[in-house]
Amino acid sequence: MPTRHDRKTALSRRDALKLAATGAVALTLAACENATGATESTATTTPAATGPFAPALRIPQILKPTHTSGDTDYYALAAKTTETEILPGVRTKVLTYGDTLPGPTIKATRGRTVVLTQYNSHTEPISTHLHGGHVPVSQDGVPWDTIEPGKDRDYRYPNTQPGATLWYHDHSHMTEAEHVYRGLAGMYLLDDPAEQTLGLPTGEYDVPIMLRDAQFDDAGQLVFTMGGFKDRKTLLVNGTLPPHFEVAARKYRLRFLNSANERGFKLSLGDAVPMQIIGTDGGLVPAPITVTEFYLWPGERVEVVVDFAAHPVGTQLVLNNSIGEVDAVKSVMRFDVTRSATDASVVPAALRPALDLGAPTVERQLVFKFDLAMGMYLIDGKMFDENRIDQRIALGATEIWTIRNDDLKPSIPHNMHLHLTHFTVLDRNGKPVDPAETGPKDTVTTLPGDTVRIKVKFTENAGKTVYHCHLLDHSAMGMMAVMEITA
Ligand SMILES: [Cu+2]
Repeated sequence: MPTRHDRKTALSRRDALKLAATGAVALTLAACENATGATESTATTTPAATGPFAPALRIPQILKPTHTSGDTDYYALAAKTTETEILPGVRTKVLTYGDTLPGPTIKATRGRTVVLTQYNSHTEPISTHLHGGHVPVSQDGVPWDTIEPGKDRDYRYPNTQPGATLWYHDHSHMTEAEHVYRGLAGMYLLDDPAEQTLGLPTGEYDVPIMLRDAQFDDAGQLVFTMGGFKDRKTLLVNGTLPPHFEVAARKYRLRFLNSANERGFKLSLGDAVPMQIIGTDGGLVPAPITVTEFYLWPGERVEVVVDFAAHPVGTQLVLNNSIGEVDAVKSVMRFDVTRSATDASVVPAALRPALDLGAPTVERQLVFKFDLAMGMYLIDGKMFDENRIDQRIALGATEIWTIRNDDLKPSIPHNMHLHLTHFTVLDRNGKPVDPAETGPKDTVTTLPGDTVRIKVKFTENAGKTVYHCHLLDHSAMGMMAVMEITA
């Protein structure tokens, strides 16, 4: 049933060759080469590359429940086309949840069920996926389980997993890349009452920051071209141009999410300001890890605590992206220390025990590779087919997955995302992984030529779902596969 796909999103062989020839792929390579380069400076506060940071950081609104009953909170959201101001004085057409870009933040609490009534007021089918959610497969939001235009359905999220920075986004079949690009994404913060006693910064000092890129035409409208990474040179932070954020001289918990379709970030603050990593995709790490930079590839989350008390009032600190290929994407936002403050928050030495996954009994190998002849992205030589089971998994088994990225020429990164659970990354090319990858993960980067091993255990939910590349232009062009978990 490939009609919509054929019409809208497939790359013809000619298109693919053109894509390679015009440098979209090559540019991705350039970003990767920078990403793996060991010699680059970690502190880049280059004023010339610093934009005006004119907008104030916009904090996405918190979605209010429509009602609450017992241990369940009910929400409603409509996916629809609307207009918003992204560029000064310009109304830009976007596709959003609930009229805002990004969509409103859903604040859930571990132990309380969320029921989300999702309306589709768009002209194409949608499927809302809770990224990182441990949910029954019927609630997962997969490409074959869509909501038709004009219809609605309820998603029920049990929220039994530990606290984490999750997000929701479209997962429709082959149109997810364009839908998410146009705005169908929002944060879902799962709060864990057991972790409130840790003393981490809360309230206005706990800040979600969604990073993405975009391309605008001369009229200020979003341009979407499948695989068009090289032309997406405008950064958006929580839906605005690179902003400033007025902070008090105290600790802040910053929850970074990369919601871009294809762009990776390597983030550093000011002149190598220390940041304490406290969380990754699946929530808190065992102990804080102090870094001066970290990677954030599409779909991933990294939570850090930054203590602005180390900087006098009046200090301005730019958040830099050192794998930006042009100046416009090198400066992400600016933190302005504007006031002194008292601070009772702490970063304790122990946060949460590491995932207990047990001893592996099953090993699998996966190969991610772009097929130039087909113009499609493949896993194990195959395009996504919802009717084919690619991996059969026993519920409760501990497994090692070895993921190889064979796209050295042309050089393309891939980011493997597994639905329904979290895993640990064992090693990359036989070496220890970056600090930001040592916590619970649901998405893992494979740079060109990389071999990455993960340890995973599916323990909660049986049934059929997907794993895929979270560079969404790739998943829309075939880089997705089906796993069936059987009790
Ligand atoms: Cu990919």
